[in-house]
Amino acid sequence: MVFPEDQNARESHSPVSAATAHVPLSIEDIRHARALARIGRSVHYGDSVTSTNSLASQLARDGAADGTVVIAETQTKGRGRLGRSWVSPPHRNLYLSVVLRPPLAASAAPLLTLVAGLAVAETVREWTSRAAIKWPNDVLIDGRKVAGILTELEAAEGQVSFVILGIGVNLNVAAEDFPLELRDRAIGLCMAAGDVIDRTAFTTHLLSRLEERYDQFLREGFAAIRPLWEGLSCLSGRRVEIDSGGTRHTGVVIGLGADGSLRLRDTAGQEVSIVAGDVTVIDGYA
Ligand code: BT5
Repeated sequence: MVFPEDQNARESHSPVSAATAHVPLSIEDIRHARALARIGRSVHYGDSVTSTNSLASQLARDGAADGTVVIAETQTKGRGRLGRSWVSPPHRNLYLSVVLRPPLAASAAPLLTLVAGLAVAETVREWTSRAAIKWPNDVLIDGRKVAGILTELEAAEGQVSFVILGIGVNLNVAAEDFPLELRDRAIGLCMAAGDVIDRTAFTTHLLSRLEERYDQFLREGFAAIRPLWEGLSCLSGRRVEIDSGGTRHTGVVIGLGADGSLRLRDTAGQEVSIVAGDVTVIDGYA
């Protein structure tokens, strides 16, 4: 089993046998580690749920406190953005949602995806230095997706009522655990780290990183997060194509705007800011 401290010694490209990859998750240890914290002071755990985001939304509507966490071993309807699905094999990965009640305008809520992306990437990097963030909501290892973030919002009169921050991280999955169409686009952290990942350690590290960056964002604003995020971005300087709600943009990525948009120099030399979309890197990550 690889702990973050072992990273340099253990990093390799060797795949991990799927048969060795059922590592128990100790919710008691997570609760103990987060007993005095804001994010994870209350942890709900389910063996199988439709979606941890759905369960967290329900809990939030019923009054769950800021920082309440939902974790499941598997999801029957794990979801991504725009109705896409999130592949959620049992007992191998992390499927987690957090109820947040930030004092924010609803229009600022998408910044939380970037804040969470930074925290997830920093955590993954405790196990492998090959991880990077891909705008807006992915964490990649060697160009393949290891984690995705889904931020859902409930607002009233332009203010956030609550946000559900959903995070899925592939930990102990081997290539053959993914459906065929994802095999060359998805990766498990164990595949990069070269050994089975301690899911309990990963989860506690992630929650503490998330709290650190979330508090920093609330205290100092997105300006404090932006340079850290840019430092881990895999897109800066790359030629990309972006599908933004059916409109296509092609250009070279300049960086992140102050509002969290992705700034591009398009083929006509104009600067364009994209607020939402799916990015394809034209020449790959090599
Ligand atoms: C995302 O959407 O990447 C957000 C994923 C959020 C999942 C978490 S799990 C806990 C919480 N509860 C939920 O129900 N959701 C959240 P998007 O950018 O739209 O990417 C979705 C696409 O990623 C799919 O269409 C697939 O191509 C790919 N994909 C699906 N499952 C994957 C996996 N396990 N690993 C890597 N890629 C995957």
